[in-house]
Amino acid sequence: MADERDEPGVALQTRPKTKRPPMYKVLLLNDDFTPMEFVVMVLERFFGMNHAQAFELMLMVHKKGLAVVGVFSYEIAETKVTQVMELARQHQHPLQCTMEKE
Ligand code: NFA
Repeated sequence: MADERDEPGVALQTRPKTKRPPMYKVLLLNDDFTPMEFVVMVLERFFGMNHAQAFELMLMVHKKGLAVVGVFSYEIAETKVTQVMELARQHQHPLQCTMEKE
């Protein structure tokens, strides 16, 4: 006879749903006007890089057009983007920083 395992919509097994929250890549984009030393300073200040790391990543953005500068939760990524964009605006540099879901 039919037992409950045969009924439609009844899962035979469930796996634990421990979904991690989505992570977001923060991207820095190249442009022709923002000074290299400003970009290095931004990477040191907001992304916790030392000078050598910051310089290397700045050069990567300069040569490739863009690079991922970090991966964060939504709120942290949004804060980083806002901080970078606000400082660039204050200094009237066209530097662009965006985020995208990983
Ligand atoms: N391309 C910029 C320059 O030559 C430097 C730069 C690097 C800008 C990375 C934005 C991001 N002054």
